[in-house]
Amino acid sequence: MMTRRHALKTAALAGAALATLPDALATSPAPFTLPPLPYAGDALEPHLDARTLEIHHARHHAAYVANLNKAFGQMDWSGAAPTVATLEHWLKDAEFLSKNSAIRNNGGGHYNHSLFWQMMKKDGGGEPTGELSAAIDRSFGSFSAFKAGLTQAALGQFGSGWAWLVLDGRQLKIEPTANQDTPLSGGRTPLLGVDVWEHAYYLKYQNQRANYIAAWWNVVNWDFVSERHAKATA
Ligand code: MN3
Repeated sequence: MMTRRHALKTAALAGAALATLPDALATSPAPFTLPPLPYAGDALEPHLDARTLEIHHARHHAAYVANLNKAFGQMDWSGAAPTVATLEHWLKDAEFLSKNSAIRNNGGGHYNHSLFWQMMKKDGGGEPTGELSAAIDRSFGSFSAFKAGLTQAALGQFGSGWAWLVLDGRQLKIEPTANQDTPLSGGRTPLLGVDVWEHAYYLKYQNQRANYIAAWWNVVNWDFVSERHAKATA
């Protein structure tokens, strides 16, 4: 009779990357997979061009997923005995991340991009309504003040990184992160983020990050952001 452990070992011999993971992780989302774009590759034209979007998703995001699975597969889990196995769990564990930079970088990359695609849509942009709109006014004074603040954070991020609208407790805040770090690791909920890595805009905007950010506002999916805000404040 084939035991669970034996089954995992057999799967490993067949090429799966899970063999070295403890059984608890067998029920996790690992191995992680690249989520499909929630729209056609040219849906965000002319603001975000199809060629950049397709390379960004199919190569950059895919590489984070592949390298995250590789990093999980190479972990020495002996003695770790994790009982919770979601990616969010590991991204919230500062001590774990400090010792596992490959998971910090590639796990953050997978998490951030999985959100990023949903934070945009065809014919997006404009302004939020309802409770999110009221919360933005309370926290920043006005939508235009918030927009200026997030734009400034995105422009001011030196090198690769992100700028986010986050929920910190009950308070909305603007937060830049470097590389693929995610606000989740600091205990904050990312609601909206703009990727300011050059790979997000270089083919169309070259070094003109400001023009990319200005265009990006036209594809923001406020329905998705409002849903995240409602869930996080429920
Ligand atoms: Mn990116």
